[in-house]
Amino acid sequence: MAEAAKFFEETSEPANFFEKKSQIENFVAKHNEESTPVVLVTSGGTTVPLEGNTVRYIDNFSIGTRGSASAEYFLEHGYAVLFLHRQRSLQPFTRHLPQSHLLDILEVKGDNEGPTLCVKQESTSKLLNIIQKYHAVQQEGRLLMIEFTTLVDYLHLLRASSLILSTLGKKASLYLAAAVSDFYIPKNKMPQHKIQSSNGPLQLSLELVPKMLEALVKNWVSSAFVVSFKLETDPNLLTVKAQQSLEKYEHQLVIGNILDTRKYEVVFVTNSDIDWIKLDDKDIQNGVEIESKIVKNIVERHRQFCCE
Ligand code: 9Z3
Repeated sequence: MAEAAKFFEETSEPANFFEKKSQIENFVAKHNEESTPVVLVTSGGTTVPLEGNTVRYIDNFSIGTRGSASAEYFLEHGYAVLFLHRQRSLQPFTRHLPQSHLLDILEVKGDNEGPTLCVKQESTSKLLNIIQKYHAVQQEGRLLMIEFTTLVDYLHLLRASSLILSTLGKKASLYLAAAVSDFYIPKNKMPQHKIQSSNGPLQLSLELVPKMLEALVKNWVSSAFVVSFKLETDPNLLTVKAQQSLEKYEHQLVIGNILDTRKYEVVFVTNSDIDWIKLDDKDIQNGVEIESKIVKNIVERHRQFCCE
């Protein structure tokens, strides 16, 4: 825990930190007054810069499918969603409009008045449905989107959000789906300027990022319902690692997933049981997203947690 405190002392807050913090404070206060449950959904990968004036960085695979889809399902269940996401990763609602197809769903129609831009007939109902849901959520002020890029930005915003959410007690939930780097280069060990290839092959030495889940669960937001994700590539390690994480941090739920199968199956690990959630062939044919099942299950668990 001392390591976490040291990390924050030695790193700088992201740009517009105080503006973002006050947006989060207002959002949480509004939903506290209205007694709406609030969930913090983290989403996307984090970058680890190699230089102060960053030209190069280390990144990971996550594009935020899990987080953005889950945010939509939490909204469907009546939650207010604080969506802490990697800049340019997928976002709720717009994720249904992949940029490469955007121009294909539009057409230009002309009459005497001049050209008009229309949505093609075959895409209208899908788009209408998304836009109606989006506008309803906006009108109710139930979605706040906050961006980050680097690991350091993410952790500062995670801590600030958690501290603010702690005012909600058990009504707050955290759903930590972002793929967060375990390694980084501290500022005092990072060159300020672009690393020169003329110096020869590059050898990197990365340090471990302190385990922030411990500070989050014990200090920042101790009454909330906390769900973390555990990602592995070796199926033999998954449940064991998820159980170890739960034992160590003593939060409510770890959801384990394997990189290759993450869209079709996940495992819920709690103190009392291990449950797999899977899509069957029919679900896949019908376009069911696993996040709909994950979120439905969590909403029920959170409801019970609030009654305890
Ligand atoms: C996850 O495991 C997410 O489900 C994914 C989602 C990142 C796999 P996509 O964005 O992927 O939909 O493509 N998130 C947590 C990953 C993580 O960093 N966990 C750490 C760990 O496994 C910390 S708890 O050790």
